[in-house]
Amino acid sequence: MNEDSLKKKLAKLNIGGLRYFDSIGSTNDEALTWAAAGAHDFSIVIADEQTQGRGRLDRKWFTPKGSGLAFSLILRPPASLLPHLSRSVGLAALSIAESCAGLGLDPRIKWPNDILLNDKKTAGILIENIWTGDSVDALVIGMGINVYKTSVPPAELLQFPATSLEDALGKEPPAREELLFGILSAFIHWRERMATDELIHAWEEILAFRGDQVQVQAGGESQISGELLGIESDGSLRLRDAYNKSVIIRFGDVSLRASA
Ligand code: BT5
Repeated sequence: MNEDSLKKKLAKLNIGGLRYFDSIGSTNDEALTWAAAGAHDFSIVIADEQTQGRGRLDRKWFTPKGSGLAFSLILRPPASLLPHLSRSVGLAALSIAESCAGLGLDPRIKWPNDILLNDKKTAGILIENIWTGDSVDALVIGMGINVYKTSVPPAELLQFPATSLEDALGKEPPAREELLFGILSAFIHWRERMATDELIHAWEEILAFRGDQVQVQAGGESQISGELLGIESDGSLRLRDAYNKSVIIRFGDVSLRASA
């Protein structure tokens, strides 16, 4: 993967701009700076290696050299989409999941931001906003996808088991340029449908642990348990608790309940 091969592969897509790095701290940081300096809609920052890749809540995301896909999309949402921005993580997750399904795999989305293959994390998403006053001016959607086996961090560094496309396929995966093209194409398709119920249904359709008893670590010490029912129209998670009451969760990490 290099700048020329990426530009060639993405030529058919209407991207706003491309910045490629052999090595970078975090593509999200670069994208935030570029967005603040006026990057066009659908500009992309991509790197072969990240040395300070970030997850949510100051967690780390590992992208060793030559092993995976790490990129950040800059979006400038039109006013009509501003009410639907909380769906962005679903839009990104669906795009990655659909491109995995296109390879014959059976992906699941672990709410809110993980893509699982064989119940193991293969990709993660980190979304950050740039605000002007109380309106979102630009959105940076960072996606990290484990392509080759070498992208999978040692188990002792992980809270959740991880895998790669190469492991799940049991053979050499397509070139990273090809994978990126597939993800961006799916993203363009779903972005046009961001305000529709279709997006929520497609997201729910491949939601991990649906119908299972789960536990959600919802920030701080707060833990919520219940049956995982689905996704609300704003992208929140819906559970049914032990008292048969519907519980809506806007932020957290889902895990299967050990006692279930
Ligand atoms: C995420 O956070 O999963 C978001 C990851 C987003 C990464 C992309 S890469 C391009 C862009 N630039 C960035 O700097 N970031 C974005 P979270 O749900 O908080 O999960 C983080 C946790 O995933 C860590 O604490 C580790 O346990 C685990 N992890 C780290 N690297 C991993 C990897 N390569 N594969 C699987 N799990 C990993």
